[in-house]
Amino acid sequence: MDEDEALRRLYADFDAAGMQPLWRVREGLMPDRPTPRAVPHAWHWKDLYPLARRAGDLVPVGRGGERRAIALGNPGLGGEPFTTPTLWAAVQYLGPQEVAPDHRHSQSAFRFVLEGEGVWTVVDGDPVAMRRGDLLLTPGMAFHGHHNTRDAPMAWLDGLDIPIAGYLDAQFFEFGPDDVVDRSTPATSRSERLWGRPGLRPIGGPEPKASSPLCAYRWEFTDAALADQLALEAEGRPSTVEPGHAAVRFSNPATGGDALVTMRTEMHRLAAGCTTTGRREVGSSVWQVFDGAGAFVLDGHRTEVRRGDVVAVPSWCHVVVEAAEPFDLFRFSDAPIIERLNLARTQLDGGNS
Ligand code: 1HN
Repeated sequence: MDEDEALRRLYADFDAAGMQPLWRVREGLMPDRPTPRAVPHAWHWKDLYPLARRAGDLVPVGRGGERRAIALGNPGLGGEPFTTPTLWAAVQYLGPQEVAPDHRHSQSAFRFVLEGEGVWTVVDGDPVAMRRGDLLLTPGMAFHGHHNTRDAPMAWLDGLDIPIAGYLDAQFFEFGPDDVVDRSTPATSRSERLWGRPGLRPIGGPEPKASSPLCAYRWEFTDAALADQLALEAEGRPSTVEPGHAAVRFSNPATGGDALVTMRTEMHRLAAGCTTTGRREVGSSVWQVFDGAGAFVLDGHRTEVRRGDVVAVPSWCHVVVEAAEPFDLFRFSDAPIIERLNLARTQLDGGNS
């Protein structure tokens, strides 16, 4: 038997034995930089909202389907309902007086409200009002349902770590009892009454779990924090990310860490005319324009965006954000996971970090 024939047999026998020699499958296993399947992509609110409203007219929400949530699937991910390899983003629509039933799951979730009010999300029995600009948390395994008290519909952005929990085969889901969603409508949730005052930690009571014990981050505070960063910069005391670019991270008041264990959540404000320093980061993120208009330049391709538009940024994609007018942006990412795995790396144009 000549050597070629012996090799051919070896490979056939590897195959039969379920073995894959590294030198034959090297492609994709040792790239010199991340090579995401996900692509940079933008969804525009002018398309998203009318389609969600049509679903509201045609598709009931109730036990089984559970939520009228419409995922933003990244075109690079082969039809999977994932916005990036690690993050699920969806538009959820709740019609007048509708109730989304109680359930819980191991995946963590948040809601970010672009517009409207009148829905309460009930997290482990605590009714939490949802209003424009608020970030509401549903940590993993917390029971939750939503109810709309108004005669108008409401839509918001949902973020979940579904793909991460899926890849790790860590998904559990349970229905809650039917008809238990608390229909009361307090202006302030119990979690805010306990944990919502800056710098004050309650003494006594149950020890918080891994995620933030505060379930609602109100726009009033986020807005004031961003406005003050820019005001301090104007007073000659810069503490912004870079000139004209203020940002805050939503954090767990018990630990100072990320509000959710698996997802980082942030709000950014760019002054009119500001262009961010180009950067690449390991890990993917999703942005939603909260207010104003501008553009994302992703790996050199420029896309104009305005209120409500959602942008997916794959790992190691080069990102520049340009503000045509005062520009407020919500962002979430898989950074807490990337950091815990010691895989974080950032490259800034014109230097390193
Ligand atoms: C879920 O529980 C919600 O509670 C939204 O609003 C989207 C997608 C998959 C699995 C559970 C919600 C979801 C979800």
